[in-house]
Amino acid sequence: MKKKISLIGAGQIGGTLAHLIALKELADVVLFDVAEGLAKGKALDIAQSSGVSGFNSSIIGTNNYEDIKNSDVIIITAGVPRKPGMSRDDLLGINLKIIKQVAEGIKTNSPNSFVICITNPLDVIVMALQKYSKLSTSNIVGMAGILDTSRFKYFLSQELKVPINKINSLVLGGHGDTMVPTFNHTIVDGKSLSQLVKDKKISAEKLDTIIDRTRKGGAEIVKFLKTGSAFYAPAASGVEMAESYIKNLKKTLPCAAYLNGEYNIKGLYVGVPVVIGKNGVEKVLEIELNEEEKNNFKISVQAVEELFESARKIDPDLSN
Ligand code: A3D
Repeated sequence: MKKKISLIGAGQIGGTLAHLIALKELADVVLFDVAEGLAKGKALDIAQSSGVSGFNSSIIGTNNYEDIKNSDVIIITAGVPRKPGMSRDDLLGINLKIIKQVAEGIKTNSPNSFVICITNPLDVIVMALQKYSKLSTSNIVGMAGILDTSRFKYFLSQELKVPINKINSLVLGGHGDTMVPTFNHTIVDGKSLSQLVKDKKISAEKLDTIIDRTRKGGAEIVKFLKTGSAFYAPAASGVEMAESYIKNLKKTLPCAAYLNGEYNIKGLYVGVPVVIGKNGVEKVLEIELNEEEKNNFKISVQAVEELFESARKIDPDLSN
């Protein structure tokens, strides 16, 4: 039977997600948005490309939550993106309100779906989504680590002149300026990043510049675009998660997942490597970190905790 993916939010990422999913024939697509006509217009436009691209996924646009019933996967991008000079955290108040409505729509219409959240500030919004919707924590996950890792890999491949598919990496922690690229879990053509620094294939200073550029990767694009934030790479990252679930690929992917004691953290969503298969988040992998990475991870977790405290102050319902 054909799978169904609903996309809540038909903006830049939502539209790109719909197109990518259709091109891959991963599932039929329902594109939902509150903005009158936006989802219908984009769905029709993408559907009309099937005559050229040859895909046979169906795609409809709607502003009626009932249309998302029985979705296998739901991907949320509803919300407001950053403008130049804004941090992701500046979006908290407005996107919390939006995510509360979205949580209600999902809980009422499709409570058994695997839900991927992309709306920023990611870690806190995905945590709020779980609290509002009460869906199981293994069925709610946030997209950030795949994008951050992909940015890191891209910058490394450019610097080291190594094809990107010969680089494996993991960027952990919260999706913000405190994210943690890992040295021993970044393997370039068979060698760890730590080894490459030791062998002087890349200087520590150059690596610092790349890490800083990765942390600020989203802001660099916001500065160019001026009216919105990145959407091609975020959409591609969301599709990888949906595909691993739908096809039961059991890929290990860095995602914002609910921690229940792993990494000594309880009751918080943070970016860690997880296995995604037909049961959702099937496993949280506890990888070994060196002392510096442990410290940076701690700082990143604190930043997420502090922002969640701010969210609690905005909406006391989050304390329940
Ligand atoms: P944009 O193109 O503005 O699309 C957002 C859409 O959400 C708009 O079409 C709105 O009409 C719609 N919307 C607003 N309120 C609601 C609602 N209550 N219900 C349904 N839809 C609604 O933004 P975008 O697609 O560029 O970005 C979407 C979100 O993703 C933003 O919060 C970004 O900050 C975030 N984002 C996250 C990452 C991560 O890596 C986590 C990367 C890039 C963007």
